[in-house]
Amino acid sequence: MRVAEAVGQGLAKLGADTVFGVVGSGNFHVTNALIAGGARFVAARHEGGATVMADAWARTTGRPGVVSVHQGPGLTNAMTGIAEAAKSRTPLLVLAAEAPEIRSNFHVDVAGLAAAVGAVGERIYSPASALADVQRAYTTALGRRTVVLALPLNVQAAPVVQHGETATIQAAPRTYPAGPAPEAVTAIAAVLRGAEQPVFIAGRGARGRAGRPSARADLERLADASGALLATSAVAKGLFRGNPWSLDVSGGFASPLAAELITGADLIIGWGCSLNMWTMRHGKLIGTGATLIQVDDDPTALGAHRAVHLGVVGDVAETARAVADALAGSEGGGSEAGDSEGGDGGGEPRAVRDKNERYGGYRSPALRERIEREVRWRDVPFTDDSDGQRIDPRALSIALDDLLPAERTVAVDSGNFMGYPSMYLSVPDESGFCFTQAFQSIGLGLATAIGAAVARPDRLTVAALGDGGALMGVSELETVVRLGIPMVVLVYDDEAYGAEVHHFGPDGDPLDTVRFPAADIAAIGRGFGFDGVTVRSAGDLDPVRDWLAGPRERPLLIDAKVTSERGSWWLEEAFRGH
Ligand SMILES: Cc1ncc(C[n+]2csc(CCOP(=O)(O)OP(=O)(O)O)c2C)c(N)n1
Ligand SMILES: [Mg+2]
Repeated sequence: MRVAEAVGQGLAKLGADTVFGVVGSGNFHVTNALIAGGARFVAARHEGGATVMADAWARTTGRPGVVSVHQGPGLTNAMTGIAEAAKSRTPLLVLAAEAPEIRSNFHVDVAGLAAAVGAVGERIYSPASALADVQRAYTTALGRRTVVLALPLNVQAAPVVQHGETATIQAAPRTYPAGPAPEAVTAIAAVLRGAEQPVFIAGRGARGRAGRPSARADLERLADASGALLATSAVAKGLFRGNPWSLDVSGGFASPLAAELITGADLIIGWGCSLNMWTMRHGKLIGTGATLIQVDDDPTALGAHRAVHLGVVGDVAETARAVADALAGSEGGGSEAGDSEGGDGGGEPRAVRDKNERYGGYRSPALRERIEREVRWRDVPFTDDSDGQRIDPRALSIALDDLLPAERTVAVDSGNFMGYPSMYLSVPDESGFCFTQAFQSIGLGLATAIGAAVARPDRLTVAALGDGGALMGVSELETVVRLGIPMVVLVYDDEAYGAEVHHFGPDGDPLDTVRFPAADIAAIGRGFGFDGVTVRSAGDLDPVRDWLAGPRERPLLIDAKVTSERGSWWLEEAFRGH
């Protein structure tokens, strides 16, 4: 057996059951060996797409993604996706064939490319070490790293040196960090006890991963015991879906009420959340005098984006549980349901009722009602700019929110439009939202949607794209059709790189480089095998209704010609970050 086959089989044994890629001569045998080992191979049309699909699949399943690419250009094509995954700490293994001979036209510095974008460079060194090398790389990926595993062609072609590894290769152990230090738990409990208007912001670290549920239940229990409101960063949108105290997303996408309440907090705790410029609007969402606490299982994350008063190393769920136990203990046992003696406290524990009565805490019945009425963007009044020729993207998004089934996955590309689907389309939970925006690249949205759809075929996947991002990633439309995914591709089409138009337009700069003639993107979709519909007004949505009614034999592309008089408010934040 050649090393290439042993590597593919070994990976399949380690748990690689879904592999994305584009096959060339250098990754042909290893990919076939993965398939022979039981893995499903999903062929993309571009390595950038393949990598983003594997990334989105990993985010949606909570398991390490695997992508297989050809040497040289196969890897360089994948680099944007690798950068996105590395910045997002996606557990991802990139199988990168390598032409080791420096004079080969295919030769590139694989380890150098990996390091340049924050990924971990690994390689199979020899036939004797190959399986151990694969296991090490997979284990590193499991620790939430993006790993580029160089597979030199000469090593791949050599006969495998058997040390019995094929028989003994094991799924890498999943180890998680130990619980938080007891004094840290006591400290958080003390600060929470004194906080009148606390807000929790849960980030990526609160999401579920391989074999482990999200931290939702533990955070909700602690929030109930301490009177906290609940919010998320964009990448954890949906985590608290349905909780009456949920403010949805904090940051540029926060609704006016959410922003008001986060800004009014006297204590903000980031749970597996970096509290970065996006999530905190460059600090504008932090009220004067607010105390900041950050809990993260990665010590290097603490204070990395923003100075905090208290940084705690610990797993999110475990820490929340320990703090809730500490609070319950300090209140003579049973500060939870058992202590809510009827009255109009709404079942809140005594400590929370006291906060409400004494200081206008965040768990009053009046505020609960206000949250129910006002916290969703779609309930915020606006003047509909639709004019019959172009539809207001807010009106479009609200109409689609009503039409689309609740069991959906929303994937969002980058651009001026990106807030509309993120803010107006609700999602059933955190795995129903896939936000590959750490590198802020346009053109990743469609591949994101495909990876998420492969992971969750039970949900209707919506790829929300700008016209620029849609045309950049257009080759993967064929992948959607070929895989038979009943997906909705929704293009917010302003016939421009709207982000640039709105950024530079006010300065009077020429905008010819960022404006485009009208393109019939619905026809382009039909060319690939989609049902295509052009939407200029709400009345044009009838074919969408019909498509949703079934049988959804072909995917649907909606080319929505949207109004674009003004730039979006979240975009200003984005440009301030440059
Ligand atoms: C790969 C890449 N190239 C260029 C950019 C710069 N850029 C940011 S937003 C944007 C415009 C995107 O246009 P579109 O997808 O139509 O969305 P819109 O802004 O018009 O809503 C561009 C070119 C980028 N972020 N990524
Ligand atoms: Mg555009």
